[in-house]
Amino acid sequence: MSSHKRTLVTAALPYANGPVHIGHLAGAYLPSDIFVRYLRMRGEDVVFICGSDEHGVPITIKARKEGVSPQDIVDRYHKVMKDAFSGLGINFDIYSRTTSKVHEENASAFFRKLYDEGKFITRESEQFYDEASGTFLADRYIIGTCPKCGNPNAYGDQCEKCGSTLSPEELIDPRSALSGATPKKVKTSHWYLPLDKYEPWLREWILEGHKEWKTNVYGQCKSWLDGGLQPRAVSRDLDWGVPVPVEGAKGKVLYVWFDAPIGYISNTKELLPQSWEKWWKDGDTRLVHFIGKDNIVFHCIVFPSMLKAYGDYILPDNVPSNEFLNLEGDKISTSRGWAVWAHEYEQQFPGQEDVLRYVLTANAPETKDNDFSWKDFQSRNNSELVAVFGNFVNRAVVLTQKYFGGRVPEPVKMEDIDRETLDAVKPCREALEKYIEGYHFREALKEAMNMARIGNKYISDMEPWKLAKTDMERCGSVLYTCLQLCADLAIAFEPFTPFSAEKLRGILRVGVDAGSDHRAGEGAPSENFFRDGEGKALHTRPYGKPLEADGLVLRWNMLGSRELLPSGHELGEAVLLFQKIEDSVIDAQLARLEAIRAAREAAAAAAAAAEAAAHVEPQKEEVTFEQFGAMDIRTATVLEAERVPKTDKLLKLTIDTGIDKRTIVSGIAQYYSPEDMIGKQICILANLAPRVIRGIESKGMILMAKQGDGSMRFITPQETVTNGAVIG
Ligand code: B3M
Ligand code: ZN
Repeated sequence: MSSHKRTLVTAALPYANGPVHIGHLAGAYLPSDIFVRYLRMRGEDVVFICGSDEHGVPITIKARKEGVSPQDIVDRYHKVMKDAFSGLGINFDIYSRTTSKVHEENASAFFRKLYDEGKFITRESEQFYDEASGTFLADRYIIGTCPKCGNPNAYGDQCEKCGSTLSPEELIDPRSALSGATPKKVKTSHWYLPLDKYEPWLREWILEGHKEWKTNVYGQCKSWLDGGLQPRAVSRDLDWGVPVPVEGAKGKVLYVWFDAPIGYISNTKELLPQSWEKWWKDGDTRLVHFIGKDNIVFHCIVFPSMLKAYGDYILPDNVPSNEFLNLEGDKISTSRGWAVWAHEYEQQFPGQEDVLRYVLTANAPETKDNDFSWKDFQSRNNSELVAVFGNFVNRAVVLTQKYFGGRVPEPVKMEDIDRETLDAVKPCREALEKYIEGYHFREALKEAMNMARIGNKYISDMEPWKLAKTDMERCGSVLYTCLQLCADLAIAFEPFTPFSAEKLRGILRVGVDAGSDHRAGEGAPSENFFRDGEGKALHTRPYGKPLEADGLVLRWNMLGSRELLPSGHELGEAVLLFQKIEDSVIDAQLARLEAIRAAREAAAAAAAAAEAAAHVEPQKEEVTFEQFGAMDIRTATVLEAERVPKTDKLLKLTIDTGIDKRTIVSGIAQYYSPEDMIGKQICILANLAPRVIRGIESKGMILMAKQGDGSMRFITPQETVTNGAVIG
């Protein structure tokens, strides 16, 4: 760890245009929460900042689709996300929003300072403008035909059909999503941050100074830098966002990626109005941004350049970023409904929040994209949490209740194996710390689970239930050892599975020192902690006041020591830490996903069919009038119809042609049953040379319209006409 006095941890501000799903959780929010909980347990001074990112075009698009205001959209999702995070124990010190007053002012002032100091350049460009609605069009608001795949509804920034990244200029026949009008190019001017000027400094700072960053992060930065940086626009022509605080900038707002990262500062300021600067401007503060991989360039290149341009700010010490999580082998997609939503999980699995935390961490996409599957979820719960961790704790506590009246026994007959077992926790602790400090949370969790495995193996090998019949003192020493390990687990699992760690502390009747209030006396009134953008208390973690019970408090530095619980300490009630998850529960989840997949496939098939139906044959070669006149096309009525035996396709029709009654064999049985045809007036080519089909002489041909998908319909006169009327 770099030397520092305090740590400021941020988690990417999620867009308030949809709920949080497991991909978000695994990407940024669980890792950051684990890291913060760990630091708090170690007594470090830390604040944990997050909030909703409430600006940007996607929010205005969603609002337009639903016929509500952007504010309605962000109000809705801000609440859903905030509740979902707190329901999963993700304990931000503040979860505010970029529509807060503090942020509007702060982002505005930030821009203004850079503007006043001449840190921006202005550039004129031509942008698509919709005269009908009197607005400039964001790329997303321009629709047209994709030059790569012909999709008629590609967006100005991307074609969702073939996945190509596009610019609005590339679209064929562009039109405005607002009015449908053809947009015009109109001159507009914007402010740009000249990133190219910061390039030499960025190269030095990242490529030389931060070789320790995760390889995916470092690699992305390097390829951006090697590609050469360009000035980047920091304003947009849009009516939703922080207004550009400059005379004559009417209709212009700060680009969402300019204002959002400033949101980290704003939210800190809202949380600690007196002392926030210490967290952002003191070189002794370590700043860590947790993000998903699609945010790397903004956090490693753009935002640091903004901070550098401003001047007084510290820069991130690290930017741990995860890869993507897939769901059952498919990319998670909000628009396709292919996701597991945090708020739905909480409703469907009440009391099992830790299982999701555990599985997402054990399976975290730390070095490569990874997959979440419900079968894996079930097996990790049943065979790891229940069978190892829960089973060990339960056996140790229940046996202590049974043989020792629920009090920690005297270790009167300790043997080497007991001491060795207790000491085996130490290397796990060291590894766990090393992994967490290096942002490798899945490896860290493995070490915590190793401690549980050590305990579970030990109790199985020692069989204290048998010792109880022969040697109660030895039985007591074994249980004493087990209970010390249980206390180790209560410490080690606190960052990963805080609800179960709390339950376990209840069972052991101990408190925890989850970090004292290093901020007391800094001038910030305590009610400024743990509140959201509306000033409501967010959670009530009692800083500086350990949850004491019996005066016994667990601290991180006790992890791996030989005695955490003294003999005679009275335990609480034995409750199960984890519940087995049955197949039926998993099957229900899989069925839900299967239904989504089936609906998606049906929609794709329907679209393909529609496309095929739209297919029209090109015109045939020219014929002369004489050639056409040679064909005897006339009307007729079907008198009888029957299937030709042993065929799927053929109908035998007896028809009245006005000149005779004759038989025609026609390959239309896939489209019409005999009953469909009887009595119908049709058109025939009467003078086609007779052919024998399946032993039946067929004289003529029924005229059919063949559609793009190959299906056929017969041609019938608009009104009934006499049979034998010549068509031509
Ligand atoms: N809202 C993108 C995202 O949610 C963006 C992050 C902002 S962090 C300052 O992935
Ligand atoms: Zn395309």
